Amino acid sequence: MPTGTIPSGYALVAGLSNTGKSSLLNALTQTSISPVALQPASTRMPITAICTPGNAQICFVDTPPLESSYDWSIIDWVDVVVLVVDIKTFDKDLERPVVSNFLRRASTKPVILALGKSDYVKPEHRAAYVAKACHTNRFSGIVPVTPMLDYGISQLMDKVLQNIPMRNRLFPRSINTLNSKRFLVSEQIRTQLFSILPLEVAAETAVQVEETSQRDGRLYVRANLIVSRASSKGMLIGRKGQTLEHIKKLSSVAIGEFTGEECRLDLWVKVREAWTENKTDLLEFGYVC
Ligand SMILES: Nc1nc2c(ncn2[C@@H]2O[C@H](COP(=O)(O)OP(=O)(O)OP(=O)(O)O)[C@@H](O)[C@H]2O)c(=O)[nH]1
Ligand SMILES: [Mg+2]
Repeated sequence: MPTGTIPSGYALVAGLSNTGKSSLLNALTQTSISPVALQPASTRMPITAICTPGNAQICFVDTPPLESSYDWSIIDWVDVVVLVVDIKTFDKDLERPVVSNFLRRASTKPVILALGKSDYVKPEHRAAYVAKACHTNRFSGIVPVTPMLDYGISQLMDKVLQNIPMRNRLFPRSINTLNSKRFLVSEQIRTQLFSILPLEVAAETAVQVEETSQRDGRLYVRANLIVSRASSKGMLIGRKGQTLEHIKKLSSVAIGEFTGEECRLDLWVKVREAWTENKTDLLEFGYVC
């Protein structure tokens, strides 16, 4: 083994919508970098977190749900795949065309099956689910997980580590994500919108972070919430500004949790008519067309 090499590489976290991919990435990397939400399709762009278990270095990549618009090319450059499935429906889900296409594309990669939401199944029954998944003979490991209880996380990490190649360090020690702070902050705010606003209004509100800086020992963030019709503006602001205050409060807490810094957030509501139908606007706000 060449001197200076360590286990260093990329592990993709993929799966159908709402299976717990972002929760799992956060648990594996002991962060809250990837927003978790009740509503499906909350992750819309890859979110990366680099962790250093022992002397290794793994860049976990959380991705949007598997669907036809998934960027399949991501499979080609990762070393290991963690496929997250819901423990109760995994056998049917593995047969879904989008999942079998995914597995076909990942045929040369080690794929570890994470049986997510395993708390939905009694502990004494979990081994039977693992045994059932073993019959497929496809996976390099099968691990039941419940991220919020830290259940199965160290076993899953061990399986990932066993499949990460030895090579020169891929990332400088000081780096813990490949995403920009602005993007990560905007995703935290965007996720909060869904917990406060009606779904159709939240889905048509873009978040544009204009500034992240240090002010008075705190993280200062200035961001615009951009609605696609003038009539939504009032809804975001609310009576006497109460809704906007609520968004601000929840977002500041979420940003503070993931950055570890106290956050002062300045939010402005702006209108850009029909931005959801304009390709240039979509690209500007970070949506893939
Ligand atoms: N009971 C239970 N709930 C979970 C578990 N993992 C995630 N959840 C919940 O499931 C919901 C979706 O979790 P996410 O981590 O955002 O799921 P995701 O797969 O990243 O979702 P998308 O990005 O929208 O595809 C959230 O409400 C989580 O709190 C689990 O192991 N058990
Ligand atoms: Mg997600």
